[in-house]
Amino acid sequence: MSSDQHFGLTGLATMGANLARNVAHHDIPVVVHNRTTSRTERFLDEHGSEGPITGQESVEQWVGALARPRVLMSMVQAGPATDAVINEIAPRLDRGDVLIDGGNANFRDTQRRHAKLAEQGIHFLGVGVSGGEEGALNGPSIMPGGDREPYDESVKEIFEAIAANVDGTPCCTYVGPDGAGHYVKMVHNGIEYADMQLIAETYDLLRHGVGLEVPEIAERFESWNGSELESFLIEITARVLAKTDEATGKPLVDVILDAAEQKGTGRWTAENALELGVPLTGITEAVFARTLSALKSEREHAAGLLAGPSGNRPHDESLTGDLEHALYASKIVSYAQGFAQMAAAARDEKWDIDLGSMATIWRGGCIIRARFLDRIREAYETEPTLPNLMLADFFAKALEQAQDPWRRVVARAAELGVPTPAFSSSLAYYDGYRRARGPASLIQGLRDLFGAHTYKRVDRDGTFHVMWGENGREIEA
Ligand code: NBP
Repeated sequence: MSSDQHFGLTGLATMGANLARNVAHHDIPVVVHNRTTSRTERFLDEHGSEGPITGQESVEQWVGALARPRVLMSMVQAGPATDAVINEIAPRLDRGDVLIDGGNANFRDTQRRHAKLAEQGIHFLGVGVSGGEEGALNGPSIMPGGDREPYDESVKEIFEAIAANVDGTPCCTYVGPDGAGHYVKMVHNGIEYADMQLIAETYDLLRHGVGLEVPEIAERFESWNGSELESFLIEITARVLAKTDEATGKPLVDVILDAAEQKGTGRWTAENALELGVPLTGITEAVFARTLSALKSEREHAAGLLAGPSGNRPHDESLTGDLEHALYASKIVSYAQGFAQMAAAARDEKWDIDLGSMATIWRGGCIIRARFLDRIREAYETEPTLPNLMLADFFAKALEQAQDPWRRVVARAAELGVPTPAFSSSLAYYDGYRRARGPASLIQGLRDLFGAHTYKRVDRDGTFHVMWGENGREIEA
């Protein structure tokens, strides 16, 4: 980037405003714009003196204020809003300009936009940005995808300057062509869904299985944050649980409506897993758990009608220690599944994603930052083509050590009638993955009987079918 270059940013809501400030704090001149001008004016009033920041009222003025080749970033709502912004900006750009979408776009949209803008000679980068408000301001994790050369020439220096930094390494690395950056961000968000679901299940069991009060559960999470579980989400779980509602004096968690919302990235991850044929049970269960939570009035109705476990179930303090292991093991599984999905997508889309680097750039700035990402990075450094993270020495041993308490937690939860879809499905995945021979042979037999779908044999090549309705003899199909 030349010294007279400016960085353009449109979309001054939470993320855009904080990113613009972050860029300016690094002495990189930023020209900002927002559809609603009053937002731009308020931003300039409040933050205009924090660094080299100027604002423009119209898109035309904004594009005109930037030196060529222009570097412009859109930080607006994903979906139609992003298309509207691109459609307004693109006709005003010149060949060689670089347009960046930093929103949570669906990677298929990014591929479409990339192809369309390429016809005009515009380099389009689809960039995942994670870290929320605080990360955007002080250093997010950044996942850039798109054309490599313009990224290296015009964008890399800025992004590496504003990104979080762990041990001298920026939490930003080029991911791959067209939609790769947004793809990886999507999976990151999917893992975030699974992490939060596992934490919620742990809280539920500590409360209704062990019988702890909310402040005691907060203390438990705080202490776990000093273990292998150390992560941003565990840290903020302790903070949310420790918060008392000022109006009622109750724990805040008791007055928040128990219906989780979602914006779509978790669902996209699950949908894509189905398309690719990747078993992504943890993240998918987390999406379904949110959907079930949203059926609040149906659940309230069912609570008075459907029976739970019979008999008296006393609280069980031994669950507390077991839960720490179950949480850790299930978390390993959800990351293993997420990384397996990224590997499958990279093969399918020919993206050549370096999985170890993804673990590296998620170590800081982002919502799923966690101590054990260093272990994931090491696992891929040792074996870049590792078929599944669970097979790496460190994780195989961790799962072995955790498996007994993990099984006790799932069994106890079932006895207590406390739903643990993420714990249970992660354990089922672990048990399914480690079995050399499973019961799918029976499914194939059934399919052959009712639909003549044929089957393969373990002892010789070929495709076979039994003449079920005739003489019952096996034939080669
Ligand atoms: P929002 O997602 O709430 O979007 C608000 C911005 O979009 C405003 O600047 C608004 O302009 C603009 N906008 C809309 Br809405 N429709 C527009 C249109 N048709 N034309 C032009 N501008 C339009 O903001 P955010 O929460 O800061 O998130 C920005 C992006 O970053 C999103 O894609 C989001 O998914 C992603 N993201 C968010 C987070 C987070 O923690 N919030 C984290 C990571 C990524 P206006 O002021 O004129 O209404």
